[in-house]
Amino acid sequence: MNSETAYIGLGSNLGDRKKYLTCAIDMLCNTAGVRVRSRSSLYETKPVGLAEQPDFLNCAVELETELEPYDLLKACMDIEQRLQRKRVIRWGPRTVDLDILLYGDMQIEQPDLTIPHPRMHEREFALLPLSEIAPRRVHPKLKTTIEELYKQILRSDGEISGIVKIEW
Ligand code: GSY
Repeated sequence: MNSETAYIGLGSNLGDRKKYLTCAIDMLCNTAGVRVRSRSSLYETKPVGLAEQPDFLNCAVELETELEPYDLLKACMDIEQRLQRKRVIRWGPRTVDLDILLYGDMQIEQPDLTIPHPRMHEREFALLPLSEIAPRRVHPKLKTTIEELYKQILRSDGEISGIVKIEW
């Protein structure tokens, strides 16, 4: 069976945030057809979107997987459900969130799944951890490396982002 390299962005801003992220990564490790190859540092980040909510912890992982994109999406959604994610408000607080950022060089644009993730290139909380584990990966739509995309948002965003690296 063919395998692909995929990248998942994880975030949590409710309860024991580090524990939720650790559990979610353990669950990915225990998913048939998925091997977690690397894990980024952990970052505390200010909420993007709805400002009136707690700060997030964010990280990213690299997977090697035989799962097709929709099966990987289902595995991520199952993990969110098992970790009792309750999304009351869109963009609002959540125990854990798993987003497929990249899946090989694949491009998918469907109502229920867009790969590469449609907003990853605008989000420092996604690009910073991803640039740590996959700096030279090329974004298949923008044809730019992750490292360069990260530098671009740093240049365009004059503000200090306030992202803090914390211990796992
Ligand atoms: O799509 C991820 C959920 N999310 C986040 C996040 O993970 N981190 C930060 N800093 N802001 C966010 N806003 C949303 S929505």
